[in-house]
Amino acid sequence: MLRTSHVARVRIAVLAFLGILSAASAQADVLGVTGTSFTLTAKADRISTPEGGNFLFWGFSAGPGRAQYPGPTLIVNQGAAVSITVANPTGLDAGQRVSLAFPGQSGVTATCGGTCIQGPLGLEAVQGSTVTYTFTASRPGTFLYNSASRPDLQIEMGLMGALIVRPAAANQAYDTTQSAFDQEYLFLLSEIDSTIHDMVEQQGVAAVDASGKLANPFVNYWFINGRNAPDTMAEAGTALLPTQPYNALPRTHAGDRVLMRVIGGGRDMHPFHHHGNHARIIAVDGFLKQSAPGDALDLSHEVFTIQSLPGQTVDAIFSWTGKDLGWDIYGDPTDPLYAHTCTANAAGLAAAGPGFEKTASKLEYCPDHGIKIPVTQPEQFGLTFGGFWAGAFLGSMALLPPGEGGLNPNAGYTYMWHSHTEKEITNYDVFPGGMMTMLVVEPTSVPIP
Ligand SMILES: [Cu+2]
Repeated sequence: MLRTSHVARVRIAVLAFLGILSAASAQADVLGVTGTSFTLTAKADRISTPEGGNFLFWGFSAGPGRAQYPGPTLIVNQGAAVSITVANPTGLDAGQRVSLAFPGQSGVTATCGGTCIQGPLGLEAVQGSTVTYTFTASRPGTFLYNSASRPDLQIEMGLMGALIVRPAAANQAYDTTQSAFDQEYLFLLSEIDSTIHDMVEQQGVAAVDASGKLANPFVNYWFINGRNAPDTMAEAGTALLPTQPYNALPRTHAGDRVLMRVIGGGRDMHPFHHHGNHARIIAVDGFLKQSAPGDALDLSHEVFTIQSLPGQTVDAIFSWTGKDLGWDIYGDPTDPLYAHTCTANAAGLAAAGPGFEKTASKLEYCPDHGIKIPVTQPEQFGLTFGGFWAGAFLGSMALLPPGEGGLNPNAGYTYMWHSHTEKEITNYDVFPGGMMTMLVVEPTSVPIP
């Protein structure tokens, strides 16, 4: 493991965080490669962690570039004839064979290019060879692909990724309007025991096998989309993280519908806890939560923690409205700073229900309108401010002392989304970190492209 200066890394993290809040890097869809024909080339490279760690991993590249962790997210349309070639030019270490499994896809054929060996789970490409998989993406949903050769070792090392099959209808996860979304985000959860990676690098796979570590790993890093907090919130594609291109920074507006695509990409389960509101689980493993085909998701249910299991995918719809907080999220309307009105739409709003007003600038639950926060706020000079503090009210930047704040320029509301196994929000015992990010509820007027 190589260590860079801790101070330098913290500075990078803060700069990266400032970067994410610029409109140019905003992103409300799932990053990945689209099409019908893909080549995933297995390569060794390095990932870095926010507290200064730097580790060997094995990943895939979708083109001539560097491998990435996790592998490229493959995005295809329902009904497409999909072809995925996995190439194994280097053998990674000690002539590793490489292959892929596509849980949830049916009728997968495998064709060898060069020399392959039939393994326990499928046809495996030896060093210098390829295997091409073809199947029809028959049903929409969120899926996983991962190594079918030595999965105990190769999934730990990083040979896995997401597969998303889109239905014909735009901005829906499935063929039902109940899966419609305004924003969608991927949360591919994984973990590593960095001593295994160091041992592969320094002593080789044979030493790892002899050590017994694969059967009893001691995990010390936890990832969302291949990054640990706070890097999860840094800009996607930043040059600072050349092999970890995907970020995980959900942004939404009050009343919008967020599609959460949660994948258990590693070998442990993770209780992925989303502050702010419940989410409704609409599908598991690409199967809608319904007792019969049709539009009613009668088996869907609300959770405040998604129990993500290894190899499982969960789709959930999350929405934040501020309803029933019991105080006015836009501030005391008798104060000229926060003057606003609220007229409940008599017909109600499909997205939010009766009692709401929705305009171009805000969504508000009118029964809470005009109710002050039921605490006496202390004097500004008696407070210490956090970087995300922008004032108590959505969309209104408070008067902050010089040098305070600045990480929340739109005065959004921020909620931590994280593993509720709280050891998992550390980076090699350094808190905060790990499987953690923030949801930002932006003011309605702030565009989320
Ligand atoms: Cu109000």
